[in-house]
Amino acid sequence: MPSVIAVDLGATSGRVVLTTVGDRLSLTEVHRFPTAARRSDDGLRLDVEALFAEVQTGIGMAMAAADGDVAAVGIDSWAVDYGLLAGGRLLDLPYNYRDERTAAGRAAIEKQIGHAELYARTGLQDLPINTINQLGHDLLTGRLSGAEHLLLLPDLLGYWLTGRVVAERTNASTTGLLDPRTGQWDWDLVDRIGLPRRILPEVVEPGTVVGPITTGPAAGIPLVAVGSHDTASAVVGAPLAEDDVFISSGTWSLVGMELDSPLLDEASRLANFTNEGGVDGTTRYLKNVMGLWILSEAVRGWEAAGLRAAVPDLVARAREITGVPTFDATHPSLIAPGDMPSRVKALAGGDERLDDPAFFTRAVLESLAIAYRDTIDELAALTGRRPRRVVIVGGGSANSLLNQLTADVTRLPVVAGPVEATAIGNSLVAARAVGLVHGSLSDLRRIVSMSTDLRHHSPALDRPTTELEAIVALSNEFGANPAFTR
Ligand code: LFR
Repeated sequence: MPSVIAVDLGATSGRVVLTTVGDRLSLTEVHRFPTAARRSDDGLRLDVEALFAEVQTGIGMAMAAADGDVAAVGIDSWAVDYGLLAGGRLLDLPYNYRDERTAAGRAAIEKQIGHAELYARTGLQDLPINTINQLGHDLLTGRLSGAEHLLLLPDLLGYWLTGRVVAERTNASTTGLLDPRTGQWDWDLVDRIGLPRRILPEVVEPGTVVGPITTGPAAGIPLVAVGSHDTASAVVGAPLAEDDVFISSGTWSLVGMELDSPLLDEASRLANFTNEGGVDGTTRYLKNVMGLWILSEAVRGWEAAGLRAAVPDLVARAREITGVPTFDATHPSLIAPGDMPSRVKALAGGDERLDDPAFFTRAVLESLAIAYRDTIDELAALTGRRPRRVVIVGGGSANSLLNQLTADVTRLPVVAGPVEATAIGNSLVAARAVGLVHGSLSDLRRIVSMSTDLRHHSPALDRPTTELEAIVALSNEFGANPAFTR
């Protein structure tokens, strides 16, 4: 049985995974490497040439592990970041979305088009990181004048592998320039903000064979444009059933539901939900919650200051802690790198106990669970659906304390796993494109469920904070009175 190679770039590390696809999946991680952005005098930048070299190394290792029997390669990464090409070469190193330049960029875009209109056209939540806000800064500095093509990261790596310039649709949907109804660039908007049309490539559907790889160890093997936004692949790899909420949990927590079409109304905009393009024409209707970045960035700071603070130890100690203050885990002040504890303290009323890393950890996890609950409540109101379960996938789904807190606070059953949902979703779409598997998203998800051990967390009934919550908890548990369920 031939295999496929999934390249999955996350905010801290990249992975190359060899996947054998049959009735069950078997995944082997053959290579892992750091991907973090680097701070320079020129801002927060991504060394994409070094990343490409690591990708080729990993592909070589996967080819060797599979004895060359590989049917396709797929690449996904985080969204919104892009490289600019001129004469086939990078103009400069791409910026990372956490660079503070987006504040000026967003203000520049806002002058051209107000958010109400922008949302009605593109359906993206108002986040400084969106590509359109990064481009706002490029327009201010003239960076685009020499650019011939704008390529989002997976498309950039794909270009270096195949020589073909495309924009895969799921990732293009995070730019703030795509019409979510048609899946094509909104050319009026592009003109209006003064972006040169020439830089935006042809949009292709996830599942398109981009072309044969022309260079390196996988030469001759087809590159498939998978759901190249990592969250699109993660949601393909999530064992979802009707009315389930997904949480793609990692650096960010993406909390949402899969819908047939976008929701672009004013209520949706005011609740700051986003409509990202999914595989097979679906819409990922979700909100970005800040995620485990809050903790990892704090740990980075503590370690730099010489404090030993490993996340597993902190989480183990956090299990025993109660009575923590909570804060808004969707707050944009938490996006930029830097001193995380003092920003959290500012949001949590200045509580000095947050200086203790284990106490801080507990506060982060409880605040994430509360943000999940609030988002799920909004989802129910905005979609008219009644969320049944919460399916948590990605690296964060291994955090059983966070899973349990999520069940307790949302009062919904939680299904956790798979951890490798992104590589799985990537592999399945690549495998389907070359005929190794067939069927709809439900068929693909059946393969996921059969291939992974999922963990189940029931909401605890012993910690209701008010009498009413106790009733809601009970009615949820027994499905007694729908009027009480969320
Ligand atoms: C997750 C993710 C999110 C996106 C953020 C920035 O890795 O792709 O979906 O909002 O990173 O790209």
